[in-house]
Amino acid sequence: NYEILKSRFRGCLLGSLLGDCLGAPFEGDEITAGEKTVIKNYLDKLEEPNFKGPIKRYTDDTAMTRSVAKALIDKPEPDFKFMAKLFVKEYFLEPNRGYGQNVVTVFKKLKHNKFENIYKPASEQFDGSGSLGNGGAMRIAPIALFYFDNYNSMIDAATKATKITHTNPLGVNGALLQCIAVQESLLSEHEVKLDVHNFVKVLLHRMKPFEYEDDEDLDGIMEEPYREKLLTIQNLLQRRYDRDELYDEILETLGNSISAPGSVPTAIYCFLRACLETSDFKKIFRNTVEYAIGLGGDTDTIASMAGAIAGAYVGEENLNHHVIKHCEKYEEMIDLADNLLASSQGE
Ligand code: 8NA
Ligand code: MG
Ligand code: MG
Ligand code: MG
Repeated sequence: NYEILKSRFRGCLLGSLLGDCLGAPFEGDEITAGEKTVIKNYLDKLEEPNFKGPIKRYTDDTAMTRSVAKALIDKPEPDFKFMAKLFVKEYFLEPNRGYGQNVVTVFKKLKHNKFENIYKPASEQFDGSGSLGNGGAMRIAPIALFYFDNYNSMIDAATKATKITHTNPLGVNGALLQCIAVQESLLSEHEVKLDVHNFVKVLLHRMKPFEYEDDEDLDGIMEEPYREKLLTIQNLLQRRYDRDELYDEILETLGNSISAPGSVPTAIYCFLRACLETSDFKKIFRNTVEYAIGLGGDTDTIASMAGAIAGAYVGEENLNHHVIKHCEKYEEMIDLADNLLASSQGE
């Protein structure tokens, strides 16, 4: 159904924007019990119909998400050189959006080498090991939407889009996991309570081809951090009732960092926990974002990734429209969502 998909595409991109804009003021913070109340009050205020406040600015997460969406919309076939050009153009137009410290080197090299080989600069990061930051995952949602009816094309495009800046397998697989989670959420049955345990099982199954152990080639050993972390999520979800006690354990086992393995599973957990705790779709979105910000650390990125997953599940009508209006360029996110749906249908 086109109208349902439309609402869920919009929910996803608006959810991503909201998480970024609302989480950004807390980025890098350690959150105490008192600050959790501050976050709750801050979100309550933004939900008030007549609350007036300065526009909440988005950061690199949204700047890059917009470029991914535009690249998919503006070309008849996916064009990753064009996507790389949009990243770089956007960075030089507005460099002060809070980009990661090292990704800027990639942008400069891409520009200097006139986009000759769009994957070379990223492969040279960190002495050739490539970045495992969450910058690939934070911008991946438009790919999950655009390829909503073609899983293999989605995986292929997500890999190529990520490798423009992140070539470390942990960076790439983190983006794949986030992409898969957004699409699972998007395609889950409409207005039906999510089976969170099955959701994790599906992710475990889908990550298997990307994570394996190779005993013979020591250098090639790939651990299974994402599947291990998904098992941790399974365990945490089963112990939902001692939720305050879980706080430190979540930070220790899942993390709140700018690395992909230390943030993508965390974002997924925030969404699933909210789904377990309430069947009110409005609360699922709000609680997902509130919980993600409350973990501290890379708050804008974790809330943005969690918000994209939650928004794709609950749809636009379950995001608070007063809050949306406090976020910078929300109308453009709606347009991008509509255009992604129209172009993915070949219209
Ligand atoms: P990136 O590729 O520069 O990676 C981010 C950071 O991760 C790097 O600066 C390194 O510290 C670390 N890192 C990545 N790969 C490796 C490696 N192989 N070895 C050792 N360290 C590594 O940029 P990105 O696009 O992945 O970053 C995304 C994050 O940066 C997002 O959170 C975004 O919002 C932004 N950001 C975050 C913070 C924060 O304090 N959490 C602050 C400013 C910007
Ligand atoms: Mg950011
Ligand atoms: Mg930032
Ligand atoms: Mg961040």
